[in-house]
Parts: sequence; C-alpha cells; structure tokens
Amino acid sequence: MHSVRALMVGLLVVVVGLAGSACGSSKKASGSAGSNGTTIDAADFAFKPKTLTAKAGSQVSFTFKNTGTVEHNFSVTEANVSTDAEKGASTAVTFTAPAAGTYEFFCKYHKASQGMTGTLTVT
Ligand SMILES: [Cu+2]
Repeated sequence: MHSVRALMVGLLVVVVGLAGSACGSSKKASGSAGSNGTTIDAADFAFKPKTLTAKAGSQVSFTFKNTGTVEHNFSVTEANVSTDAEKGASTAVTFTAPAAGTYEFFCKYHKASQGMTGTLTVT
C-alpha cells in the first residue's frame, strides 16, 4: 500500500517535471527578439520582429527569412551590413554590433516607399 502511493507520487513528479521542461524549452525556442540564433522574417512589407537587441561589440547572427513575394534586404548603415534575400529564401546575416545606441535597420528596397524599417538597440 505504502509503496504504491510512493510510486504514484513519483509518477506525478515525473509528469510535472516533463511539463515544466517542455514549457521552458518552448519559451526558449520562441526567443526574445534579437538573440543570436533567432530569425527575422521579411514579409511584404515589414520585418517581424521589428526590434533587435545586441551588446556593443558583440557578434550578431540570425537567419534572415524572406516570406514575401519580392526581394527584400536587411541593412544597418552603422554596422556596414546589407544583405539581400530573394523571395522565399533564407540567408544568414552576421555583423558586429556598433557602439551602444539605437539604430535603424531597414530594407533598402522598401524603406522609402513602404517604411520597411525596424529598430536595433545596442546596449
Ligand atoms: Cu523589402
């Protein structure tokens, strides 16, 4: 009797433990905008997410994915980065974060016409 009860409690701990870890990992996967290893989507005509954060001088790398129907671009003037992605294509973007401050990232093709921009915050 006693051992059955102990087993039940043990199972409950395992189930709760699994649920807890599954929840934690899914949280991690969705990520906060701008963490290395994340993805920035470019649709017609907006970035998703529209914010990116990084530490000054650190290497920023992410997957730039064009989910739109026309070519898009990811540029940060101050970081000397300008990367194109054809429609439906994904490309790796890597650059060194500039000094602390707030910068604009943008699609050079649709910034002026569609306001396709986002904000890079460097701390
Ligand atoms: Cu664009």
